[in-house]
Amino acid sequence: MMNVAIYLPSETKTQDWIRMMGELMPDWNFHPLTAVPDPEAIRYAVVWRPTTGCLRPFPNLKAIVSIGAGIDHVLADEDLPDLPIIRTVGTDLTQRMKEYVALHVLRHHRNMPALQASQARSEWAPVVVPPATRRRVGVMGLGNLGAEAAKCLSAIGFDVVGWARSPKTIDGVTTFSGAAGFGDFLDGTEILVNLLPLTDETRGILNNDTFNRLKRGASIINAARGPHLVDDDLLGALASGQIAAATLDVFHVEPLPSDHPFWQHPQITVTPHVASLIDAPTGSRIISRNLRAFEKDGTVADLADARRGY
Ligand code: NDP
Ligand code: OXD
Repeated sequence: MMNVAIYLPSETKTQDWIRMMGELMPDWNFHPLTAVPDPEAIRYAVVWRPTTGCLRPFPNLKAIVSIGAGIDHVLADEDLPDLPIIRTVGTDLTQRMKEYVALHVLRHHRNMPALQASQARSEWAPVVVPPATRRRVGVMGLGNLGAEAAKCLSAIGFDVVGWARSPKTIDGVTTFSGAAGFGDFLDGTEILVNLLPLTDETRGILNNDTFNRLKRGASIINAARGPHLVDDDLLGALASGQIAAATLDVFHVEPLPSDHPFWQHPQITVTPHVASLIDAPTGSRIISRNLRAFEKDGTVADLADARRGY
């Protein structure tokens, strides 16, 4: 019997995952990582936000599975064993992210906050905006999520530009790459969508320098990770009018502390890290497939590159 340790910060969720994985893989054993009977027998760890050092007690681990697309929460473990890290991705995740990005880009594009404010005053105040074809949307990160979101925005009619580390060709999207292409990517962008992984290179990338390259009055959508954003720079840019509005799904500290200024800010929309949450039944199906593939021959499509950080 193959033995797997499961860790999520919530005990109830850990138990749910153990039950679901057990139903899908009755020939494998699943244990809560904090109550493993025989640590030497554990071959895989399936985790979300593991605590530092929590994987050390398992000397025979073969791979770590991130319950999610990002692996920054795994790499945050300063005592992480040097092992393959498998991401959990799939069409449900890309579909949900596309929906979130389309919803919030359209909301900023059509200036819904202004229309809602006039409704609250019982005021008939039409807002005329250009058609999407004359609105430039920039997507940072053109991986699984960013590429699909960019294609979806292009299909709606937006003037879409995208930015990644390596050059890309995506129908309907003008692409830029690397540090050298970042400035040109930002020039003229009015709605900026962040779908980058959190790495040493991307931490703090949503800062004043970036905001100042955008068209005045631009909007920001951060659906990637909280530490991509320099919070104080955003507050300053909103006050100066360089940035008109922001939608934020992710934060430095989650849940967002109740006294954080973002909660009550009239130009900020806060969502509680729901842009593209993988649901447990789907996630467990993907993970069971990946575990079996990895166990069979040590390969799986969704392997992350820990040195690169994503
Ligand atoms: P991928 O690894 O598939 O894609 C990452 C993209 O970012 C790639 O195009 C990569 O370029 C680009 N990139 C990485 N580093 C740089 C850099 N330094 N400069 C420019 N481009 C860079 O990731 P996903 O699309 O699957 O996910 C992206 C992130 O979204 C996740 O890491 C996670 O943090 C976040 N996420 C948020 C969710 C939410 O609900 N809010 C849900 C799921 C994910 P290249 O292609 O050249 O390698
Ligand atoms: C992920 C997330 O990384 O949900 O999948 O943030």
